[in-house]
Amino acid sequence: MAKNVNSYNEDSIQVLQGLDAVRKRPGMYIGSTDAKGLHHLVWEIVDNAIDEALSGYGDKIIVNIHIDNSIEVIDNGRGIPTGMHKTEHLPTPQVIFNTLHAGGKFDEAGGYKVSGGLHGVGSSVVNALSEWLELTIHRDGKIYHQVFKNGGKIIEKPKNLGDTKRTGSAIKFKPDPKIFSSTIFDYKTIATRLKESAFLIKGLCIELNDLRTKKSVSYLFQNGLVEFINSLTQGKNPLHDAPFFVGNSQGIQVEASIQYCESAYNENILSFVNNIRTRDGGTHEVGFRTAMTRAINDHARMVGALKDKDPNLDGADIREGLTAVISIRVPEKLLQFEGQTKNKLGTPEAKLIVEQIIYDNVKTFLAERGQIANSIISKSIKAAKAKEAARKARDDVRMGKQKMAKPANLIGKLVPPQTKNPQLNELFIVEGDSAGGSAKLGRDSKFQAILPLRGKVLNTAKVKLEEVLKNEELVSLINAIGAGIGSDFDYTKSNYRRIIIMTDADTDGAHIQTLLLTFFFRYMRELIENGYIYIATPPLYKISYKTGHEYAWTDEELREKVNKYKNVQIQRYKGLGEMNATQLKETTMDPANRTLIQVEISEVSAAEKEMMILMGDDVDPRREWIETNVSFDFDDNFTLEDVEQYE
Ligand code: 0R9
Repeated sequence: MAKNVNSYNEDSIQVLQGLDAVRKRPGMYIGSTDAKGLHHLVWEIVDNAIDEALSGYGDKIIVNIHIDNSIEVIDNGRGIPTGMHKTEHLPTPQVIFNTLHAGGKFDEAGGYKVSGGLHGVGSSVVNALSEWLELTIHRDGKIYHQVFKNGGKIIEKPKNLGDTKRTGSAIKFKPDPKIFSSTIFDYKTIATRLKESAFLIKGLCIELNDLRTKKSVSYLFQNGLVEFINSLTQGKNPLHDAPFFVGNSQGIQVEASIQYCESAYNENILSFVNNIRTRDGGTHEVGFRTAMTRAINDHARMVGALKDKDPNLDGADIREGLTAVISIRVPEKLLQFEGQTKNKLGTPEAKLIVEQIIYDNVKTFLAERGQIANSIISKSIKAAKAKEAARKARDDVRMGKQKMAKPANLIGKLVPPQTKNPQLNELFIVEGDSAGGSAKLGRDSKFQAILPLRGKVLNTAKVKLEEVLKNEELVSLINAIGAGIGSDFDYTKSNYRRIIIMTDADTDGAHIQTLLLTFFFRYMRELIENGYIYIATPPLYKISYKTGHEYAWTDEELREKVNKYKNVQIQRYKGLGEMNATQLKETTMDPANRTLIQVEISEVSAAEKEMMILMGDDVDPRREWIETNVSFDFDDNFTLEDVEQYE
């Protein structure tokens, strides 16, 4: 257990008996004690409820976030067994919630299938890390009730709360603030994960109620993965309806759905094992990719789209514009995970099983839907040609031929640092020439480079690599970074360890940021994934008083400082250009004083979807996104008019 949650066995159980071990080293069980670890507790309990539904008992799970930030999960399964445990001579719920080996014991009994990562010890881990946990079980006509406190301490005997006609389990708990750095549940995080589970288990209704905000949502998908795909490809112009593929071999059950889209240029493959996302892929994904490549090449040859002399279509070209969801269920005895975060399936059997099932299904799909098959094949051939054209264009640039956009007046504009140290150097991408001038003077010339951009950046959400390579601004950026572009991009070759977007703090600035981030996301994603991309935060105001000056980044801060120094002069910066070099240096560029925002993609598919919604052609999803995500409540206590009085 100490080394690897997946090699849980009898011997290791003996080492850790009490829940104290969990409280001493919570990270070992739930990864971390930040917001991520906090939500992990919810997934543990929800996954147990899901297991019961997957065993064929119950069809509804309710999750309630209470006002005191406690959380409750309710299922309508058989109810956790309440009788005496045969070997422990304790009520069974007490064994499950109070000892770390409960899950293991029940696995052997064959009664408990495991969907989560903690192999059935999840309930006791949650108990160990909670201020209190309350258990209510409806079973055999009786309501069993028990409360645990302070990390699973039994403070009272289980009670019978009376008679009942229904069955099911309810677990309510409050994570211990002594353990977690944050104990506030996030509605969106929980809703997203519950929706994902509901997509994967068709017919299961999952409801979420946030009693703090009165927000509620209920998910029920009768068409499971097909509806999952549709939600991912919204706004991307699908070429066909998503088919549903299914098969089963050696106890491994495979489900998948795929869809090609006209306006998608990346592949987006989401895979799951026992309803847990396998972010780092694994044997099942390898099998899936191999099957797609084989099936499409075989079909292309069969219909004569590829001749004997033609080489096979490349897998990467075949997957351009493909969205896929693969969900497999693997019995416990075959389950193997790999990698640092255990997000990669290692089970060798899964490769061939997935490959065979997907190959057969895709071959049949292509044979039955000739027109669609033709569009997929021509899309792959186009992708191969575009890749070849882009490679040629890149080579031309490397060889000094001017096939790419003529970057003459911009490439000269890069102000490079004096030393060449890619581990230390920083590139500031600056909006406009005048800000570029201040930035050039205000930088530390030893390690900071400035690249001023003129006007708007190309919107790369909708264009191909060939177009990108014709765009002056982006070509100068690609050259400045020096790590290639698209499929041959290698972030380890970047000339800069930090690439900092520095724009005005207004809507134009925000737009330029979005366009640059879209570009990095599409063509240099590894830079974001590895934490190379930052956003600078210039101040909004300068407050000068008799003996000195300070800056403010928010209206709140401005108010505080105005009150603090009384007789002040306020300068409101409308853009970076209004700051002189010293001001820009001391507020925004100097590592000793500045604040940078590191850009992260916590959820690549969600980010990609939002990017499509925000930058794509469809207006309706964009309006919907703005309506749900943008707050139009302005702080009306202290307005810009108030500031102007001081100016
Ligand atoms: C609210 C969250 N739900 C749960 O945690 C939950 C666990 C659970 C369960 C069984 C049924 N419903 C459940 N909900 C169950 C019942 C039976 C056999 N296996 C499982 C049965 O009636 O025979 N259990 C999870 C572990 C255990 N039960 C066990 F270890 F006690 F068996």
